[in-house]
Amino acid sequence: MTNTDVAAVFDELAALTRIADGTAQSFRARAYESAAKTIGGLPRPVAELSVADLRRVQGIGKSTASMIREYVENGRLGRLEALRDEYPPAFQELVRIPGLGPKRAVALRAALGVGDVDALIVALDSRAVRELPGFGRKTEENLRRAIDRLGWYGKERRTPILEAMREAQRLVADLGRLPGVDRAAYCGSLRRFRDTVADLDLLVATSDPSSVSRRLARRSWVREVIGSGDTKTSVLTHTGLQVDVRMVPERQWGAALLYFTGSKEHNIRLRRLAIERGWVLSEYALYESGKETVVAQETEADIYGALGMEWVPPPIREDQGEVEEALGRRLPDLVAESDLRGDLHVHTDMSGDGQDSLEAMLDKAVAKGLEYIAITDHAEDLAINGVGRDEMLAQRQHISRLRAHYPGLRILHGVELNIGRDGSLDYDDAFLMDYDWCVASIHSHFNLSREEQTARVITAIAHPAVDVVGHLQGRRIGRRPPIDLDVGAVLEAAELTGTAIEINSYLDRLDATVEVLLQARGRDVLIIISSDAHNTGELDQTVWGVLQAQRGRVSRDMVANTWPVDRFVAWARARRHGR
Ligand code: DGT
Ligand code: CA
Ligand code: CA
Ligand code: ZN
Repeated sequence: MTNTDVAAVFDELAALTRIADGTAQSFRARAYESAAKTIGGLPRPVAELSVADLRRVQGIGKSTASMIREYVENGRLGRLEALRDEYPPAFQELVRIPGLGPKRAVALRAALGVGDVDALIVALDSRAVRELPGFGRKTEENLRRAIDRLGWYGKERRTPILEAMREAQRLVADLGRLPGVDRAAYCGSLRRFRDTVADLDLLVATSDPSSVSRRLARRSWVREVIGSGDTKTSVLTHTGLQVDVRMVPERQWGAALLYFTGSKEHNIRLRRLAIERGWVLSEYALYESGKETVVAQETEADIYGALGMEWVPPPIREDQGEVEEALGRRLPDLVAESDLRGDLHVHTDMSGDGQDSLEAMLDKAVAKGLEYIAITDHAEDLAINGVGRDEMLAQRQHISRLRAHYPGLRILHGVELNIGRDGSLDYDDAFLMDYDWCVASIHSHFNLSREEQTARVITAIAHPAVDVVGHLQGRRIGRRPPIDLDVGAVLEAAELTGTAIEINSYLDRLDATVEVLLQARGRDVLIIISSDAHNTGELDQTVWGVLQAQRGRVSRDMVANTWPVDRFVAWARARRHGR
């Protein structure tokens, strides 16, 4: 049992406690969440600590300490089991419908027996919901629209990448530690980095599939085994996610990884190419048809190579031209994580929602090998999280003093501005022009018309102080749809003014979307891949932004933060002083 396992249990406990307490502000949930964070960061295995040891750790109270021991000793937690029974995965999904929330979901279940989204749709259709106290006709309409927008219907229901990735990383780590397992990886739509996935596809290399299957069925994260064969087991987790686990011998790894990563359409094209050469491509190998002679199977690159192709990065395996490009050795020169030299959207604890100090963020940036960074705390128009001029100027002084301590890191003093309903920004123009770097983003008014949203964003883009638009459409995958925008008009404005478009690396944002990025190709639009980190750990999340960029076929030369520091800083300076 690792600290990550225990932390995940407390995260789940926090989420279910929010439902039980009927409020996002639940102080118990916050305590569990901070315990999860603390446990995840402990240098020693939490399983080795006594209750007394645990209580000495800052951020772990008495009851949390005994719950940790309970879980470590029994592999289960009574309170969590009770909450799981009370609020099964389908009900949790109901709670997540925007505008419903825990209190009303509980009321719906009590009054109408509605326990999942499908039952809610039936109840809405029968007009039973509007009769309930506290609901009414307007609510009925809003709920219907919210469900429509989220596209949560029956089997079409998909899990957002944030939850899927978190779960997949945990499960892959867990499977990798099972006896008899040589290695494990996730594939399927998650490896292709789609925004949402229908299920998880995990691949395990082992010479003993039946014993791995037996062990798998007994893992604590398995709620139910829904199918089991010689080399495949399908299970449901406590969060309601289906997980297909395939077991293959190590030497077939490449062929299996290729097959189960897909997409199906990409696979079909590869299989046809194999047939044209008198071969067969299966999930086991590329082999000579009629004979059992293997042509390639150990790595994906071996198989692509045998087919006369370059290795195709998973995010673009969608049969949208990549097969021809890989055959012609002219795949786009996609940006990679190692190309990033700067991070231009970073918060410190001066932002209301920031967690780590300026120095901590800078130390981590140095440790990561970044050459430049812009500190961009929230400006004053963002209630609670933003700060006024005096604090901003004090931070500028602080940064000036710190520069001597960070000779290898160019530090820009920036800000994240809030784009108002009409496109207006914080402070005044003179104040804005004194920053080294300005991100401008939307944090409210998500439901305006396309005309209003487009005008608003273009107004911000056209402001001479604005260097980049943060999380362009304000979406939260699975929670809030993107704002309605005339993307062509926005990209044209970005091109004309030289304002960059951000790829925000938060897994529930990944904004700009792939659709926007594909439209940006062929235009002279600059992209910036940013972490939007609110703590030191999040500075590493640009890996996700890079995968999003790859999926959007963004090439290295489109990404301004791949530039060497002098070129980047000269460009940023010329934007505000040179015209
Ligand atoms: P999802 O689960 O809907 O988000 O998308 P995928 O791509 O993960 O689809 P899934 O889980 O049904 O299958 C995983 C991979 O297995 C898929 O990407 C390619 C491969 N695969 C599944 N069914 C077929 C098939 O009928 N033909 C071929 N060639 N490949 C398949
Ligand atoms: Ca899948
Ligand atoms: Ca599957
Ligand atoms: Zn931000």
